[in-house]
Amino acid sequence: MTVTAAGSQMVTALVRLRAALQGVALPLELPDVGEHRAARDEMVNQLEDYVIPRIVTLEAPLLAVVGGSTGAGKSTLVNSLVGSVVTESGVLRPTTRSPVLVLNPADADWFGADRLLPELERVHHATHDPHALQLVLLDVVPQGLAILDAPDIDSVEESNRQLAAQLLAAADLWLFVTSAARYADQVPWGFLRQAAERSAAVAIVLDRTPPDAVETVSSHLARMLAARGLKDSPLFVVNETDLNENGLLAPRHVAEIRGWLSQLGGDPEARAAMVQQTLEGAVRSLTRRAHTVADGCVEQSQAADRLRAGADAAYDEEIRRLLDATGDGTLLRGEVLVRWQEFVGTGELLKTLEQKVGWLRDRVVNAVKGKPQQAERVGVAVESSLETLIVEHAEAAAERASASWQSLGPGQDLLADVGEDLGRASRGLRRRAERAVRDWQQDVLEMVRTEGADKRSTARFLAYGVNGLSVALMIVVFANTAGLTGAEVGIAGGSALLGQKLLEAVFGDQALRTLAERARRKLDARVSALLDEERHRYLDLLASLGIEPEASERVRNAARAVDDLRYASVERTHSH
Ligand SMILES: Nc1nc2c(ncn2[C@@H]2O[C@H](COP(=O)(O)OP(=O)(O)OP(=O)(O)O)[C@@H](O)[C@H]2O)c(=O)[nH]1
Ligand SMILES: [Mg+2]
Repeated sequence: MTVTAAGSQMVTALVRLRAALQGVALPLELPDVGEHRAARDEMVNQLEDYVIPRIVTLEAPLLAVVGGSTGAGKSTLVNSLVGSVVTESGVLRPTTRSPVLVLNPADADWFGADRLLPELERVHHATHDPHALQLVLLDVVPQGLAILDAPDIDSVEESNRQLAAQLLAAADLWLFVTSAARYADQVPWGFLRQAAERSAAVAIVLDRTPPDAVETVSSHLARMLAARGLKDSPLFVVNETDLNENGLLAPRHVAEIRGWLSQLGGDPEARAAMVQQTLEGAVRSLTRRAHTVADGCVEQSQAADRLRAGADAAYDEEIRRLLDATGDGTLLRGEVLVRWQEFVGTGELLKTLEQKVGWLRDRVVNAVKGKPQQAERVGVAVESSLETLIVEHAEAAAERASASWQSLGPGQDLLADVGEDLGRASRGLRRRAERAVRDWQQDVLEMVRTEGADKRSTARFLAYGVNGLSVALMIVVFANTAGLTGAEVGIAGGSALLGQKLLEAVFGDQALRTLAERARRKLDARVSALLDEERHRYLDLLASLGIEPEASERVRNAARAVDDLRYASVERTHSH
């Protein structure tokens, strides 16, 4: 039998579904994320371990996985079924830690590592390695049917529990072993409910049943099975008896199960029907659960959006405040003002500014003449004030952004896991701020130099020098004096106004306005870039999580494509 065209389409669709599920990132700690992660992993595993290899080789032997609670007697049952000790049974709980697959030698090729459970390394000796699959070849096992002894499903060992679940998900048939003492336990019924949901083929073995309890226990168990959608599952009862010297049950106690299994092995049609039932059920349940995982993706995207918005709002707000502060006179206090006044002089110059412009200009020329180092001091003061202002706002932004993340559960976890304290400005910020301010001062110098190219030799230009005119331009930018006059602007503003007059005298009104605008835009750009870099610590952290808004649609589309093929094949079957 080869894979039909419809079959190969289905394989392609399932491979896509697996890829879509694998591509799902669920990094944020949201309320249901544990469930979603488990579902995704389980689904990827089941596709790889069972569904895809199974659909590619529908004719492969039927795999019966013996599962159940520890000590229920699974290994003893497997040994008894094949009449020799192939898997260790024991008094230590749990005993079985590594799966043992018993099969007819003629079927050995079907169970190579390229097929079912590809992650498990095939070995031919007993082991406790949970990543190994021991193959035991025995002629007594009917051809076409392999039996796998699994670890316990309710183990105290996490690795046992996971492996047991993974193995059951890879089974064509669950041989579910429970005991008279334990059959009402929770965990086994959780598994059986899953089996019913997925329409996996299940046979129940009620093991170690005292003869006088057979009647009551088996009828109670049968009712429980019926109530849980498993009424068609065969139920076998094995009496509690003494074991022989090899730890095996007498053959007659397992004769019924053995008979049923060899009949199944010898009936290709019955086997195929069972494989079909379990496989279709698995695919149906995968496409249904895929939507739950997709919902989980959407929740991740939405949470990431909220986090991003929180960081953005924090930085946008602080950038706005910072830009306001660079233009509202805030910087014209303390050191900057003192140095500026040293450079241009104060008081009386200013008072007469409006009245005696011509005379004043000459005074100013004289006042600043030969004071280049004063201009430089203004520059230094500007540098440190601006730098401090930037750092202050970067700190405030970091604090604000961190607070917004602290208010969201997944944000808290991200902040706790990340190496640095994102609630503070980054360590290199002060140095980068320093460089940015210097670069801006260089921009201003360059502007003045270019604008003044044809005025180089004028007396005024020479008097102030490129440096003097540059700091004057910076002062104008910080004061944003445009539109203000005398009384309104106060001392700081007044001094700045003086700078404005100086520059007007050299460049003219219009050119000055353009210069000041350009200098302001350059400052805004450099300062915003700095804070944007700071913001990116948050955004990059989010981006590194790999949450893609399209992931959910990819999963849904892949699941829909599988469903479409399922429906198409049902219709084909009905029309034939
Ligand atoms: N007397 C008696 N002892 C049994 C029977 N079945 C199992 N035992 C004993 O019960 C213990 C557990 O049996 P195992 O076959 O190892 O049980 P298991 O389900 O494989 O256990 P794990 O591998 O731990 O999941 C062993 O000591 C067996 O010898 C039985 O029918 N009668
Ligand atoms: Mg065992």
